[in-house]
Amino acid sequence: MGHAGRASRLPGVVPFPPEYAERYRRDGYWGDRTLRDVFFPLFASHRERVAVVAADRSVTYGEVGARAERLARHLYARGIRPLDRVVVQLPNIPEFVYLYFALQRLGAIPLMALPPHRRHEIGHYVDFVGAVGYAVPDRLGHFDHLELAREIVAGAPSLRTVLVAGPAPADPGFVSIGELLARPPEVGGDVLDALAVSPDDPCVFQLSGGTTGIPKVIPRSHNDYLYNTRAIAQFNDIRPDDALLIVIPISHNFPLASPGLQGFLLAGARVVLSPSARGADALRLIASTRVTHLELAPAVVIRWLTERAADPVLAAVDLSSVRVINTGGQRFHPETKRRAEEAFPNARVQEVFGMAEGLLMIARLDDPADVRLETVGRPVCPADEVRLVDADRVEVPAGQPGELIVRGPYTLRGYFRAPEVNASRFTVDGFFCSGDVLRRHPSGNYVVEGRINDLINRGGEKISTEEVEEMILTHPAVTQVACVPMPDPVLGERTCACVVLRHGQALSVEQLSRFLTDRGLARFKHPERLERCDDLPLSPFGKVRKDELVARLSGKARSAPG
Ligand code: AMP
Ligand code: DBH
Repeated sequence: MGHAGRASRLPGVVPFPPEYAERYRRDGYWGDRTLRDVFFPLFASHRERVAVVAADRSVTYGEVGARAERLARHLYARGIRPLDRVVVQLPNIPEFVYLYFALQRLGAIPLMALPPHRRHEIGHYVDFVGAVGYAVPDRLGHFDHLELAREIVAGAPSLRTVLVAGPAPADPGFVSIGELLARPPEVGGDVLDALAVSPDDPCVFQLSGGTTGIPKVIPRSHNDYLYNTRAIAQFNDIRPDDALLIVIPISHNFPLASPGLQGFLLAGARVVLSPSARGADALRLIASTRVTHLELAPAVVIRWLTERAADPVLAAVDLSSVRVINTGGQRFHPETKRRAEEAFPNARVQEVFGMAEGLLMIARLDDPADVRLETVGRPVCPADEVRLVDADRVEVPAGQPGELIVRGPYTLRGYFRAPEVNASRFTVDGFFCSGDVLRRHPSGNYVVEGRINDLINRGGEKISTEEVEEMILTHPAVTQVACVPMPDPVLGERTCACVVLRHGQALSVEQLSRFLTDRGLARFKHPERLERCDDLPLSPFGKVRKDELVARLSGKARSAPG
């Protein structure tokens, strides 16, 4: 049997239909190689070159390969096998890179959790995908991840191994990544060579911002994810001596694979890992390590520009090495792009419209300035089928705004184990309905107008209002709640909770936040403003009119200064 139509062996993964798989292979998008087929030979051939730079160390390709190999053999000895799921919650540190490629060596699937996730999110992911492993730092800032890991282990029978970047406690199943790296492996490389890893299986589980309940799990196959990286890398002018600064969490699709870590390693170049997104840290790191490329959310750019304007020492830091600034995740004002180009004298800003589900659009570096500054560009692949449609899923006339729906060689055909969601978020012929509203610019590029999804975009982090509302409703003082975005000059949006309280009850935003913390909800999802309402406006169908709430709030904001 040929490759065409071969589906993943993991139940719950929706395959590409055979005729599409065949076409994507024939047209050269899918190379039928796994991440381990591609990266391990590269670690050997570039052995002496620097691959990863972190605060206190430089790591060569050879060292990345050797450490990933050693870790993989230890993980095999601990029972991790192809298609096993491991929840990875590591910050921007070299251990992330070792573990990511160790799991690739095994054909296991890392689920890309984010450092701010807490018991509510991690517990759900571990349970939902049946994870056998969970990787954490020992602590991050003031937060004790070991304590979180203990809570998770207590509630998760599938979880056998907790990998700790840092010293591990004596609890059963907990082991330090550093200790494993220091110890000779108990298993030979031939054992791992013999593991069957298919390019149609998932290489990673990404997370969607999601609109329903808890964010959904996105399976990305080796074929589609490698193509994803190659496709966007070709518009980034990456040269072997270049360096990408990674400041947003590395587990995001953007810095991991678009082109991100994967794209810079494929080019034989370096990544510089910054655990801090503060301008004072990141700008100095750019100068000292001669960073050439940035991948940033608009909120980070704005923060750096603001810090720089307030601090003459920071303003004098040499940013001349940067040539390419990719921004994405959220709308970015053209004027701010211009200011960024002033601060980085040799750089061009190039906007990316991306999603963990797949589709990538990008403005090209040689596009005219108005296209680069005012649009998000166009798809990276000729086989990306992009349509803008109305509520009946009929294409809108040229130039009119419509919901973006998409099908293509690196866009998912279904969320993992979510048949009901899939039935509503995909058309019968397999287009993913993004919920984003775009318009086609006369130049053939796209402009983002808004969205139909009930999501809040806080500095590029998507928050499912339904998830937060469900939890707020469990508060004994609350009878009704609707979370709506409020505009914010830096983050784009923040969350405001409009609540109807039980008679005689009171609730402050701080009290609500403490309640949500106790419930294990990640901090970035907490409402930052609470509005007490006597009732919530309803549509004739009985749905909460969030547009009206937003209008009420903005009226209030204007009339109530401060
Ligand atoms: P996620 O679900 O976290 O992968 O986020 C993907 C979503 O981020 C997209 O569906 C858009 O809503 C939003 N997004 C990504 N890039 C941009 C951009 N350049 N401009 C506006 N929104 C964006
Ligand atoms: O928001 C995103 O998910 C995103 C933005 C820019 C993304 O996944 C990407 C580029 O790859």
